[in-house]
This record gives sequence, structure tokens and C-alpha cells, in this order.
Amino acid sequence: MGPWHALLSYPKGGRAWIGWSQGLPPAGERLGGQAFLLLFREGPRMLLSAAPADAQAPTSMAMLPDLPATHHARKVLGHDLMRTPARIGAKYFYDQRGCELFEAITRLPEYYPTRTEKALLQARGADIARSVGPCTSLIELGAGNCEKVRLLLSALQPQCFVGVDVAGDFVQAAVERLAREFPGLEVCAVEADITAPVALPARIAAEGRLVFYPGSSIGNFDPDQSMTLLRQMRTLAGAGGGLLIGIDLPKDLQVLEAAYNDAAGVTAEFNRNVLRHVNQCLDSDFDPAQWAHVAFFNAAHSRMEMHLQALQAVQVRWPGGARAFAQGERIHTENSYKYPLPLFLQMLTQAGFKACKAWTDERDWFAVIHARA
Ligand code: AVJ
Repeated sequence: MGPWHALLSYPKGGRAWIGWSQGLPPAGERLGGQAFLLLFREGPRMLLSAAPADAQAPTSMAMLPDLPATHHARKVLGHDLMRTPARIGAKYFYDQRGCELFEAITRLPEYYPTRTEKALLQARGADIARSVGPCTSLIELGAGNCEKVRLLLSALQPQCFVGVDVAGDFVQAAVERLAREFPGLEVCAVEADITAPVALPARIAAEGRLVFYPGSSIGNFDPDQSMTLLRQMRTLAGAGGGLLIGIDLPKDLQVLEAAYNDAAGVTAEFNRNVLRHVNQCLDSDFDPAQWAHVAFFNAAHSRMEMHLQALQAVQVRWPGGARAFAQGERIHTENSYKYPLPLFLQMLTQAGFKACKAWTDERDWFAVIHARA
């Protein structure tokens, strides 16, 4: 049974969506009203801010079985599972548990990217701020726990921080913590899948925007999708704005492979957890215990790959679909491209950015790049 949503209309024409969490109240109780969970998904969080401030009670309420965005996501998920090989979009890693597991990954001894990038931001913060110039709003894509931006706030002194993430509740909690720690900083959370153009609240000024996309998350996209994304980021930054982006660089195979095959098995758990999230979104019946974590470097594409491999013959069902997996068959769950710095600078130029400045650590493992929009 999929999620249900209510469209609320307010006296002065405002509209808001309310959703019931998937799977919690059984179907018969959904209309009872007592199991109301405020779960604003994708577009709805934006629509809510369009409700008039003085709206207290909705004047009408329409029940909808599903949001168009959710419907579309389910179609894509089902379609991707029917491919050979099957695949799952990397954004599905990040449900609440997935966000927590990813946080644990960033603290693993083998997982060098986060610590290397943080050290770079810390050491080069003043240089970065000089290169960026005046910054009115700092817009972080895939902000997650908003840990990295803390390292930039005092150097950049923005008026406003906007955290954008697919995990809406997770990033909302993070920006609230940030607001408590940095009095005077305006904060805002936007739940959005950044592969579509991101709509910001109207109060975010068009001038002085710095788009921040750290963590080498751009590596999750194929090169052509990355180009589309970079162009969208340039549009989001606007004239006079800029992009500050972190990329993981190619390096020794052992170092790369260890980072995605940690001894404690956290990455394996993170990989398997994607199936729990898919079960939530698609009402499928994956059993994560039937799948093994596989991660390796694909040199031909200069990317780390993660897969889930069936430990036995597996039968998976969901409304409107089913798939049989043979023992040993894989689902491709992630690519993490490692671009040589000159190649990535070329991509930025091709996307229309100018005057790039790059900082790397002493081992040349990671780069932080500032590009003018
Ligand atoms: C958040 C996409 C940068 O690719 O290294 C960590 C995600 N996957 N371990 C990465 C991830 C496995 C991470 N990114």
C-alpha cells in the first residue's frame, strides 16, 4: 500500500500537502485522522511555505492516493529493477537509517574523502573566501548533516544558509542545529532531488549566491548527467555567483577499494539498506540478508562501483511488477567517478563556468574547486 496524501486549501488560497507515512496506519485508519504525520515530501515542502501565514485551519481537504512525484519515482524504480542488470538510483541510499550509516562511513579509518576535504576547507578557508568574495547566501546541495559548511561559515560570513537534500527531515534537523550554533545566520531547508532544477524560497536573493556541492557527490552521476547538473548549478548560482565543489581524485587502487570495503562492514550495511528504502518506496519485499555487498574500481570508467549480489536465487515482488534474480546476479547500486583534476576543470569550463581555482591536499587525493558562474 503506497502513501496517501491530502491536499489542503487555506482561506486565502494557500495550499499545502500532508502525507501519511508509508506503511504506518493500516488502510482503514487512514481516514480516521488521528494518525496524522507531518511528512512533507519533495514538492509539498515548498507548497507548504505558500500557505498564508494567518491560515489556521484548512477550508477543504482532498484525498489523493499518491503524489505525482511519488508515482513517477515508483515507475522509475520499478523500471530500473527490470533492467539487465538491475539498478537502483544512488539517492535511495539516503533514508533516515541510510543517512546515519553514511555519517558512520565518513568516520571510518578507510574512508578518506570526508576527512581530507574537511581538512582542506579548514586550511584553505581564508583563500577560498578571498576567491569567492562577498557571499549573501550559501546554498549547499546534498547538505545532509551540514557538517562541512560549519568550516566555511566564519570565513564566508553569508547572511543565509540553504540546505538542500533528498532527506528532508534529516536536513531540516541539521539546519535547525546550525541556526542555534550560529546566531544571526538565517537558515532554510529544502527537500529536493537535485537532478531536477532546484526551486528556492522567494526570499533567497538572486545576488551573491555560492552553490556548495562538497563530498564528491557529483561522482554519483554519469559524466553526461554531471554536465547537465553543472549547468543547472551555474543557473542556480546566477550572474556574479559561483560554485564551490569537492571532487575525489584518482589514486592508488588499494586505497580506493579499501574505502568502499571497510573492515567494520559499515559500507556493506549502507549498501544493503538501500533495499529497505526501496521496500518503503515501492512496497517491494526485498530481504537485505539475501544480498552481499560488492565494491570495486572499474578502471575503464575511472569509477568505484557498488553492487548487491544475490547469495541465492531471489524472487522479489511489488505492486505491478516482479523480478527473479539468479544466484550471483547483481543489482548496480552506485557509481562514484574519480575525475583527474584537469578533466574536471575542463568539464566546468564546458558547463560555462569561468576562472576556476583549485585547492588539493598534499597527497593529491581530493580537490576543492571554486568556479565563477
Ligand atoms: C556521498 C556519493 C560521495 O561516493 O564516496 C560512500 C557515497 N558510497 N561509501 C561516495 C558512498 C559508499 C559517497 N558520496
